[in-house]
Amino acid sequence: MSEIKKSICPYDCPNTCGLLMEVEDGRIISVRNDPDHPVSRNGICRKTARYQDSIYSKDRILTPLIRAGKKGSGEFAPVSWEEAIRRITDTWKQIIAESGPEAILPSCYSGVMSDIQRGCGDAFFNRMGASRQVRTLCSPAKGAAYSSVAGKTGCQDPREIADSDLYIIWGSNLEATRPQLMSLLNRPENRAKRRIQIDTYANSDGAHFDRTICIKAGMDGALALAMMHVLDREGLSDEAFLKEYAEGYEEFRKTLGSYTPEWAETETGIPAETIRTLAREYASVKAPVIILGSGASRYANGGMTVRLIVILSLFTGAWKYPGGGLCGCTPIDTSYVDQAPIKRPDFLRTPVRSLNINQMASALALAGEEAVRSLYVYGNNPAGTVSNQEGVIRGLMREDLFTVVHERFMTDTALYADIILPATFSVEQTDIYRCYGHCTLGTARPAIAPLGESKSNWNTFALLAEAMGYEDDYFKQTEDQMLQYLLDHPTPAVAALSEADRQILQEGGSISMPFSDHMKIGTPSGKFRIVDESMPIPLPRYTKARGGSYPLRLVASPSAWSLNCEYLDRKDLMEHRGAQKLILHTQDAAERGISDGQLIEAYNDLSSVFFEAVVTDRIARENAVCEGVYNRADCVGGRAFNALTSENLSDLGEGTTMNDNRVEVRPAAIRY
Ligand SMILES: Nc1nc2c(c(=O)[nH]1)N[C@H]1C(S)=C(S)[C@@H](COP(=O)(O)OP(=O)(O)OC[C@H]3O[C@@H](n4cnc5c(=O)[nH]c(N)nc54)[C@H](O)[C@@H]3O)O[C@H]1N2
Ligand SMILES: Nc1nc2c(c(=O)[nH]1)N[C@H]1C(S)=C(S)[C@@H](COP(=O)(O)OP(=O)(O)OC[C@H]3O[C@@H](n4cnc5c(=O)[nH]c(N)nc54)[C@H](O)[C@@H]3O)O[C@H]1N2
Ligand code: SF4
Ligand SMILES: [Mo]
Repeated sequence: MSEIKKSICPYDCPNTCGLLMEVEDGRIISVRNDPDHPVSRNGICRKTARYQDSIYSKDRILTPLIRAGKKGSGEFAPVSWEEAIRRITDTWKQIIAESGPEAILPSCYSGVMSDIQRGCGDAFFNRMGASRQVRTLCSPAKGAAYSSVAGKTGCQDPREIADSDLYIIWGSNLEATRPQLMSLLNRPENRAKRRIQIDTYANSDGAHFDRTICIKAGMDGALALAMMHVLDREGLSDEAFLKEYAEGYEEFRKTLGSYTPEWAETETGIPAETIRTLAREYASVKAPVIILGSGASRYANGGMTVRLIVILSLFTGAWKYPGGGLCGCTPIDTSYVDQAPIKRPDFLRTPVRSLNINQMASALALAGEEAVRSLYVYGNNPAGTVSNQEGVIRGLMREDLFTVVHERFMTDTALYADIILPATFSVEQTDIYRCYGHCTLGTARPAIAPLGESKSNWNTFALLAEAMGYEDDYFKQTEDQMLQYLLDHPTPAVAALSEADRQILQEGGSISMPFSDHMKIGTPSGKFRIVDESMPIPLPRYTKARGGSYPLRLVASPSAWSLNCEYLDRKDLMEHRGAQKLILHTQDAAERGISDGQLIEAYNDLSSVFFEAVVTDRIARENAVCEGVYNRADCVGGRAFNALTSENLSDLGEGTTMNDNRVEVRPAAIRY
C-alpha cells in the first residue's frame, strides 16, 4: 500500500512548486504536482516530474568520504561521520588558533532555497566568526535597482497578469524557467494579446511569442530610454501619473531629447522603426506588463539598465490597472519568515571581513595573514557556477587549503575536497519555503528517511557545533523544533492568515499569500523614485556595459533540461541537452568559417573553451549565447563557460557580470 506525502521543490526557481510523493515501503515511487498548490496545481516541469530518479541515483554520495589521492583526482575513501567531523573540527581548531576564524570561508548559494536549511550555516559561521561571504551570484543588481525605484512595493504576481493586455518578456527564458507562466501566456484568451520578447536571442522556438526582438547584449538601457523618448515626444506618456507618483520625473524628462530611436539603433542593433513601433504598441493598451528576467542585469551597467526598465514601466501609467506594470521582480511587499532566528546575526561578536562569491578565485589566492586556509562548501558548486573557473580551480588545488564539501553528487567542486559529507535531498528534511517569484508560502516535513548516511545541513551543523564546543541552545534544537519556533512566532503577514491557512502550514503544504497592492508605493515618500540621491548616479542616464577588446558578447542562459547544477545527474535530460553549445549569428559564423554543429573554440584573455556551434538567424549580431551549466568532464578540453567570465562586479549590488564578457571564436583545431 502506498501513501501520498506532500513536499515542495527546493530549487532556485521562481515557482517553488508543490509536490506529491507516492511512498511505498519508505521509498518514493512517483512524483507529481500538488493539485492544492496555488501555482503548480496544473503541473510541474519535466525535470522534477522524475525527482525520484535523482534521489535514488546510483551516483549519489551516501557516506562521508576522505581524499585518497591528489587533489582533483577524484580518489576518495569512505570514512565514518565521527571521524570526518573529528578531522574537520580538529583542523579548524588549529587554524583558528594559528590564524583566527576569518581564515575559514563558508561558501553557500542556491542549492537548497528553503529558509532553515539554507540559513542555518550562517548561525554556525557567525558563532565561529568566520569570513562572511557576500552572496551575489544571481541577480542582486536587479534587486537593488528595483528597490531604488520602487522601494518595497510589490510587483505583479504572475497569477495576476491574466489581466494584462500586452506582454513584454524582457531578458527571461520563460520556457525554461517559468513553465506555469508560459502556459498562462499560451491560454487561448491570452494568445489574442500581443506577446513580445526582447532578448539576446530567440530562446524558444518562437511559437509562444508574436515577435522576438533580438538586442545586442547589455544595451537594454538604450532601448528603454528610446522608448521613453518616443512616448514623451508623441504625447503617449501618462504625464498626470508621472507627475503625481514619480519623483524626479520633470528633471528626467528633460534628458530624454537625445535618446532618439536612431541613436538607440546604433547601440542596440534594433532598427529605429522597430523601436518606434514597440513604444506605440506599448502605449496603445491600458495595462501592459513587462515580465522582467534577470538576464539584462548581469552586466557592469545592469543596475542602471534595470532602473531604466522599471522607470519605463511607469511611463504609460500601467501600474494603476489590474495586470499592468511589472512582473518578475519582487511580488512580495512584506516579510513572510523572520530570518534572524535562523541566521542569528547576534552570534557574531566582532565585525568580520567580507569576501564576494563572484571573486572566489581572488579570495582563494590571498596569501600570508590574509590567506583563506579552509573552505566549507554547502548548497553551492563554485567550480561550476562562479566566474573565472580556472582561477577557482587553482585555488581549490592549493595543498594548504582544507576544503570540505557537503554535497549529494560528485560536483566539479567536490572533486577537489579533502572531505565530502553526504547531503540529504529536500524530501528527507524539514523546512519552510518562501517563493521568490510568487506570493506563496509552504512547509514540508520528510517524506522518506535520509538515504544512506546522508544528513541535512541543519543536522550537519549541529554535529560540527558540538565538536567545536559551541554550547548555545540553538545548535541543540532539531530542524522540526526550528520550524515550530517560526510557526509559533509568525511575522505579521503570517499572523494575519486564516486559521485554516495556518493549519496547512502546521501540517505541511502550501498556501497563497495576499497579492500586494501595487499602488501602495513602498518608498519613504510614497512615490516611485526616478531620481534617487542614494545611488552612485542619482539621475538615471545611459551607461555602457563593460565591453572589451574581443568582438563577441558572451551570454549565459538557463537550459530547460537542467537547473544550474541540479539534474546534471539525469542521463535522460543530459542526452536532450547534448554537448556544451554556443549559439552564433549566421553572418558572424560565416565570417569565421564556422558551420552549424562544428566544434569551435571561444577565447579571451582569461581562457579558451570548446563549444559545439549552433548557427541561426534568431540571435542579434555579435552575441554568443550558451545555455546551461556543464560539468567540466562533459566539456571538450575540460573547461566550461565560466572559464571565460571575469570577476568584475555590477554597478549596483556587487553582483555577477556573468553576461558582460567578450570573446572571439574560431573553428577548433582538434576534433571530437
Ligand atoms: N555558466 C553559468 N553559470 C551560472 C549560471 C548559468 O546559467 N550559467 N547561473 C548562475 C545563477 S543565476 C545562479 S543562482 C548560480 C547557482 O549556483 P550554485 O548555487 O552553485 O548552483 P546550484 O545548482 O543551485 O546548487 C549547487 C549544489 O547544491 C547542492 N545541494 C542541493 N541541495 C542541497 C542541500 O540541501 N544541502 C547541501 N549541502 N547541498 C545541496 C546540489 O547538489 C548542487 O550541486 O549559478 C550561476 N552561474
Ligand atoms: N530550467 C531552468 N530553470 C531555471 C534555471 C535554469 O538554469 N534552468 N535557473 C534558475 C535561476 S538560478 C534563475 S536566477 C532563474 C533565471 O530566470 P530568468 O530570469 O528567466 O533567466 P536569466 O538567466 O536571468 O535570463 C535569461 C535570458 O536573459 C537573456 N539576456 C541576457 N543578457 C541580456 C540582455 O542584455 N538583454 C536582454 N534583453 N536579455 C538578456 C538571455 O539571453 C536569456 O534568454 O531561473 C531559474 N530557473
Ligand atoms: S524546478 Fe521549478 S518548475 Fe520545476 S518543479 Fe521545481 S519549482 Fe517547479
Ligand atoms: Mo539564479
